[in-house]
Parts: sequence; structure tokens; C-alpha cells
Amino acid sequence: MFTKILIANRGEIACRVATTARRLGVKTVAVYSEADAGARHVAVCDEAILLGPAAAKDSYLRGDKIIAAAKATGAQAIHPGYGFLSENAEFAEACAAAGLVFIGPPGSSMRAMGSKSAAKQLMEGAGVPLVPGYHGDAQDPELLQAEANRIGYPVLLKASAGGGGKGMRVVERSEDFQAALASCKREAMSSFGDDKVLVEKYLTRPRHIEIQVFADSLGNCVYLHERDCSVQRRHQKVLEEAPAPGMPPDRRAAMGEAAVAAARAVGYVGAGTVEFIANQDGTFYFMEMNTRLQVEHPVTEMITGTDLVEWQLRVAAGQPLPKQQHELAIHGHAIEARVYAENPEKGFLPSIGTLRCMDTPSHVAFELGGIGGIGGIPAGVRIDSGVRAGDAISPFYDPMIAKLIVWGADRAQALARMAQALSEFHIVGLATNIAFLKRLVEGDAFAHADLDTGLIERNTATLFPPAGPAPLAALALAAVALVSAETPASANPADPWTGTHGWRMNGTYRRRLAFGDEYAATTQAKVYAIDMTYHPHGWTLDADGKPHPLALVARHDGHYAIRLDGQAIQGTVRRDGEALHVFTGGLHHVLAWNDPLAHAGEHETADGRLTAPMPGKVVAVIAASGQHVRKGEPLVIMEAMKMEHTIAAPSDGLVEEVLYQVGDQVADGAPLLAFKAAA
Ligand code: MV4
Repeated sequence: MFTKILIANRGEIACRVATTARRLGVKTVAVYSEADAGARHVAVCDEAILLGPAAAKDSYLRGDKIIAAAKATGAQAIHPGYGFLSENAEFAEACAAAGLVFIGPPGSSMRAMGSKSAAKQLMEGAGVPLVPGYHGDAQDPELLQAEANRIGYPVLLKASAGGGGKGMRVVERSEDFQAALASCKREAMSSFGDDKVLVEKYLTRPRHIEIQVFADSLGNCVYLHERDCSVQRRHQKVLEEAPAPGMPPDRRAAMGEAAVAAARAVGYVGAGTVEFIANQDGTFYFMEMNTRLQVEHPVTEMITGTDLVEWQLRVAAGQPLPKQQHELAIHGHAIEARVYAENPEKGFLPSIGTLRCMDTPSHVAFELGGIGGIGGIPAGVRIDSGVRAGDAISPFYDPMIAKLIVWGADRAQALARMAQALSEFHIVGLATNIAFLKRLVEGDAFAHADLDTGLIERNTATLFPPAGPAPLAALALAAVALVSAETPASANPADPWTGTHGWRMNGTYRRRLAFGDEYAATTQAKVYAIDMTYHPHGWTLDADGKPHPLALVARHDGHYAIRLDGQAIQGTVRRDGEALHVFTGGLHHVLAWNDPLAHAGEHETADGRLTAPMPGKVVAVIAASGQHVRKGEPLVIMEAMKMEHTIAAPSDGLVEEVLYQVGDQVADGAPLLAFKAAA
């Protein structure tokens, strides 16, 4: 076994590899870009080498610098993770030329699988089933049309050099073939510089089923069963599970054996995935092979009780596979959800900014990779993440926050654990897909395993419900959090002078709280107005013209148990500037609280600049450069998370310079204007 390896990657996969290396007593060298100096993967490795600027082409794609870093630190092998250089044959060969072990397949295997049409010809020779179609070299339009007519419509035109769904055209009728062919070739040429196409029978409701294979350098090759990755959006996987629902044992064996034949045909060594496209009736066809460890490998680890990174290290060190085929049984069911910093309501636009708070689900038996578990029972919940609260999600890399992986004795238990874990996964500071994932796993289609690659598109109505009013429970939790934050937790509850219950010498105390959100903004009142009347042991909330008795039962670190209208309610409240993030009933409610008193000066820095409270857009500039203003006067209004935030003068003074214009996008903490307080 190696004594030191270099991890040529970042984020969760770099952390994941480091965890196994540590368990095996192998030292790790991290590499990082200037944007990642404080990143988690740098912190968890034993040593770290700076590669260069943030852009991947200047850092994580600099094979020369990575090889130099491995030589300089005495690492014997390089783990490429996924993405970046993981499927780059030249890099794999450059490692070998430098006397380093590339932890992955030989460059020749990558090349053989790199071209779609060449790979299909190879697979045909190896007896791996292919979608009925034409994948020859001849590209004469008349010949291609004749092939399409022979295959039968609908057919699918695919760019041979393509991938990820680019350069594909469905042709429904023979009359449309030539126009579609010309358009497909144009796109293939402009996207890949190669206009070769292949023609296939078009499967109308396909499932994406892939087989994990593993080969060692001694000639052994096994399959670790299948993963169903049918739930995708624009060719990005969203949910992955193992085993595939409804897979009969004989078909599993047939697919596994086909995948092993595919790997053997290209002289494969290491971890690989053979992707199949399957009809609803189970017939399956080879699509492509991924010559690396994949993002979704944890679901395979959970059901087989293996650590695939350990296998990778052992195989790369020349050892035999740790298990033979007959020792690889399936135990239970695992599901992975990819938690992304993105906004599903805005076309899944990546959300850039600071991860201000991250509460991960309870009962996480294992973090940071590995299979975990107690007494041979796999962990119920696993989180693989490369970020911590306080870290930035930058525009330079993939905005994945974490992989949430659950295991259950059966699919129903795994599903229930996934829904629960998503409810307990709280993120503040960025938009995320957590609520979308929860609707997805709780929806009928996924629950009934009615799977195909069109599942998300077909269910947009239930997956994107219109925003409704914030429930009273969320408003009550926000109110209780605000009121209890006004008194330290150590306050003596029996002391009327430090208590929070609004004790007054005579009469009761009443205050009004106003919360805004996206829905309230569309109503007449614009806010949810709540009148809170203080009593010795609680409050009465007046909302919707009705009184609601409210009491605080317990609080700890942002978690609250309250009683509202006689019902027990639990929730978590996290404050981020003027936004109150209330997590309750499995939902995340963002409420804007415009505190009339504390507002002025909230975002002032020591050197007299006023800064953006969060990333967002400037929607109004009220103050002008050179203008004298009074304390509390609004200066700039920003919009973030669909809410407006007013930046007000912290004191009487002079606006020296306004640094942004209406419409500008502003980063979190960026100075908005230079301000000089009056003497
Ligand atoms: C197909 C297909 C239907 N019929 N081939 C999309 C990406 C590329 N690697 C293969 N893809 C497809 N090939 C035939 N003959 C449908 C898809 C497809 C798809 C495949 C797997 C996972 C998600 C997908 C989403 C849309 C289309």
C-alpha cells in the first residue's frame, strides 16, 4: 500500500478520498486554488500545495503542476476524483511517465471509451447489447436515411463526439429526417468540431441504469450491482438509488455480466461505471462507460458494505480485488440526493454566496465518506460534503453543497429517512434545492418508483407549487425567537426586571411585529402583522383577527418548542441580517423582519463604509454622492432572496460616494457607499 497519495481534486470527493486514506494510514496531500485556501479539503489533508488562481484551467486542470506537487511532496500516487483530470488519458500517462501511479484505469481504456461510435463498435464485438441503430463511419445522408427507415421511427440522432445530451435530435417521421440531420450535424460541428452522427431507435420512456464495475491488475473483474439514476434534470442527476426498483435477479446478473464484458473489452483496471439505457420492460442497451469513480458511488457502498475508495487504493497498489463476485450481496436500499446551491424557482440558477449556517440531520452515523454503521448495520444517514458553515459557494466550481445518502432495510424505509433528513437539513445564506428534493421524494411518482428520465418534467405542477401564505406556526416561532433573543438565556425567569414576558407594573404590554415574505408582498397589507400581548407565562398572538394563546416550552441553540393554540410545535429559527429563517414542519420559511429601532447602522464597517447585508441586487439608490443625511434616512435599497433590504444612515453625516447603481449585482459584504459621520 502507498504511504502518501496526492488528491488532485477539491470539495466533497477530495474530503471523501482523504477519509479513507486516513483510515488506511495513508498520508494525503491536498492541492488547492487561490479560492480554496480555507477550504475543508485543505484542512482535512496532511499537507497542501497551492496550484494557482481560482479558474480550474489555472489550478485543478494544471496536470504539470499537480505532478510536480506529487514529486515535491513524495506522494507515490495521484487520486483524480471525478471531473477535472479524472478522464484525461494524457494526464494518466504523464503520471506514469513521472513514476507516479494514477489511481484509475490506463489511458488506453479511457481513449477506447471516449468516442461514442468507436466504443459502440467495440461493445458490439464484445457481445454487449446496443440500442438498435447505425454507428458506422459512412455518413452519406441517403445512407443514414435508409438506416433510419430500416430501424423504424422515432429515431434519435446523436453526435458521435457528444455527451450530456448535446447534439441529439428526435426524428418522428421519415419526411423530417434530412432537416434534423443537417441541424444535428451543424450543432455537432460547432460544439465538438466533429459532425459525425449515429442513428438509434428512440426509447420513449427510458430509465438510466448503471453498473458499478471493478477490475484489478491481475485479471479479476466484478460488478457491484446497479444504480438507478433516472431522476435527472437536463442530464444532471438529482436522485440516485441502489438497487434499481423492480430489478429481477436474472436481469441484474445479465446486466452485470454485460458490464464486466464491456470493462474487459477495453482492458479496464480500477473503478468504472457502465451506463445502460433501459426500456420500461427491462430490455437494456449500452450507452457509455464512465472511466472513473462517480458522484453517486456511495449508494453502492451502502448496499454492498464496501469502501470503493479503499478498493481503488488497493487495486492501484497492485493488490487483488478485496471480494469475489459471489461475496457481493445486496443488503437493503440506499438513496442519494444531491443538495445544490441553486434556485429551482429560477430555472435552477446557481446561488453564489456564503453558507451562513448549515444544520445537518441528526443521527448521521457517518460523515465524510466511508460506509460507517454500527455492528455491520450500515449508517442510516450519511453526508458527504466539502463545505462548512462560513464557506463560500463561488462561481468557479460546481455549486454542490453536499450529498445526502440514506440507507434503509427496504426502499420504503430509505424513502422515509430521506424525507426526514431533508427536513432536518437547514441551510441559510444561499438558495438550495432542499425543498424541491423533498417534494420529489415525497411525490407519488418517485414513491411508487414510476421512474424514467422524464419524471421531473412530467411533474412540474406538483414540484413547483405556487407560494402560499406563511403558516401561523412559522410566524409564532419567528416572534418567539425575536422576543427571547432580547433577553439572555441566563435571565432569571423569576425576576421581572430581566424576564422576557413583558411584565409591567400595571396592565399588560402589547407590541406589533410585522414580517414580510414573497407571498405577503402580493397582498393588500404587504406584511403579516402580528400583535403580541405579554402575559406572565406566555403571550396572546393576534393574527387574522383571532387570538392565539402562545407559550415557549423550551429553547436551545436556535431550536424552539412552543405551544400554539394548545398544539405542540417545534422549529429552528436562524437569523441572517434582517431575514429570519424558520424551519418547521419540514419547510423553510424566510421572513423579513424590518426592525424599526435596530435598523440604522447595522451594516456599517469601522472605516465608515456601509456594506451589503447579503448578496443581491441594488433596486434603488436614494442618496447621492455629497449629500448630507440624517440618522436613519434610507440610502440604498437592495433586493435579496426576493425581499427588499434598506441600508440606512447609521448617524447624521455625509454620503461621500455611492459605489453602485440601480441594477448592479452586489456580493455579500461589499461596500455600498462611503459614509462619514458628522462630528
Ligand atoms: C437515448 C434516449 C432515448 N433513446 N437514446 C441522453 C444523454 C446521452 N448520454 C444518452 N441520452 C439518451 N439517449 C435513445 N436511443 C434518451 C436519452 C436521454 C437520457 C438518457 C439517460 C439519462 C437521462 C436522459 C435524459 C434525456 C434523454
